[in-house]
Amino acid sequence: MRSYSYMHIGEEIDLDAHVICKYRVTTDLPIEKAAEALAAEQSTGTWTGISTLDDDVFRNYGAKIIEIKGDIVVLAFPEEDFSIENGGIPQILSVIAGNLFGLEALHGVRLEDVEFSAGIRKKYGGPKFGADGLRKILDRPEKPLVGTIVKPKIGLSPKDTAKYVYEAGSGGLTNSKDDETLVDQSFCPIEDRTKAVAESLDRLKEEGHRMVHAVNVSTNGDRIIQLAEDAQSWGAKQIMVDVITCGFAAVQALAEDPAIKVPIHVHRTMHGAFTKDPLHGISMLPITKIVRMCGGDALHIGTLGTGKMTGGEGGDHYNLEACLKEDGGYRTVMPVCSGGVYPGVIGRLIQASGFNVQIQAGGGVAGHPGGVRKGAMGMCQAVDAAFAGIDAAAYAKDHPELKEALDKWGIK
Ligand code: CAP
Ligand code: MG
Repeated sequence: MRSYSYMHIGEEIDLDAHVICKYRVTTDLPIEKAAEALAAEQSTGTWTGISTLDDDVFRNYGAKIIEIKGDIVVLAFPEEDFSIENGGIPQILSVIAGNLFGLEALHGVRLEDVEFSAGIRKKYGGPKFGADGLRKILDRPEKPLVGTIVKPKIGLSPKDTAKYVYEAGSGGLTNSKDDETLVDQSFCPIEDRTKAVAESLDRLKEEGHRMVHAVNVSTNGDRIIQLAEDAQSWGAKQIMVDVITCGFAAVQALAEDPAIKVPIHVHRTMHGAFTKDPLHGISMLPITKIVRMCGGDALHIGTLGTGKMTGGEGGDHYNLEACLKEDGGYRTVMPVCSGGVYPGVIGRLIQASGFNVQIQAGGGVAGHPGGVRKGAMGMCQAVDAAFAGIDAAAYAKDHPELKEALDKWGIK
């Protein structure tokens, strides 16, 4: 039993039976008072003393302040505060990441990390495929996976999308995906697109190359399972869901649907609305942990300071670790490094990430002066160079597609 002294009473509590949350708090109040306000608001209390709260209720269900260090407050929520069977992640979030963000007395609160209790973790199955499963499907045991996001993100027809995917695959890419903004628009209906892309993937397979394309099925809650099953029946080898806009429950429902037999690529569009401010909101780390619990097989984690999106060394590293750490429970998640990636950043990116990642580029493929196939080749050559520990500029001497990419975008 991991135990901790409940600092305000001096009692020992069993940490494994609690959900432990780390908050960064910015306030003019004494930090202890702010911690009490947080603990009360999110469990048995409210803004004032109440006659209906007795000692037993407080003791059994009140959030416990277990540590205060600088601006970090650690709270432990008893497992009983959670409706494990029926509330799921939506109810959990309303406790650990609920009203507290709006408290007027606090200038800022950021949920930095969460550790779930053993009882909650048991209820979630984690990824069905995960990083290892994806590698197996692609027959790529060691090298980083290399992917693309079809660009332009909207506007291409099913036929043009399929052509893009075929060219990307024939240039060596292992993965491609729809953009998060594309689902079933009239210029590119999902059924036609999925069928056309499946033909490209089959053709590549006949030519000896394995590749998957993640079809974006992000839609309303009452339709997502059906759309994913339909996409699978139209030939999708991977499905994609936007976890913030659709919800964690959507990822879980897809992962737990026994009819869905393909991996789930999880995009995180909109996360910047609450992850970007270092003093307020929710860091990406809890998001990563919850996606892993819910069964996402691959998840965007950022580019470790090399691409176009905010994230930076510290934050993205935590996400990477949360995807890949052996935790005795769930399969590992394939971390996806994406957003402003091009061949000239891959050396630095892989140095920071290691080989167990999916590196993907939209503009960094489609923007190649020689077209999509050569763009894909340039990406793969950059990954091969980094995998072999060779400097990209040196490798480019014998690899014209990489050279053209480096000439256009440089090396970062
Ligand atoms: C990348 C991308 C992805 C971002 C999302 C885009 O395209 O398709 O959605 O990677 O960010 O729309 O920006 P490019 P993150 O390769 O052309 O930049 O991975 O940080 O969630
Ligand atoms: Mg995108």
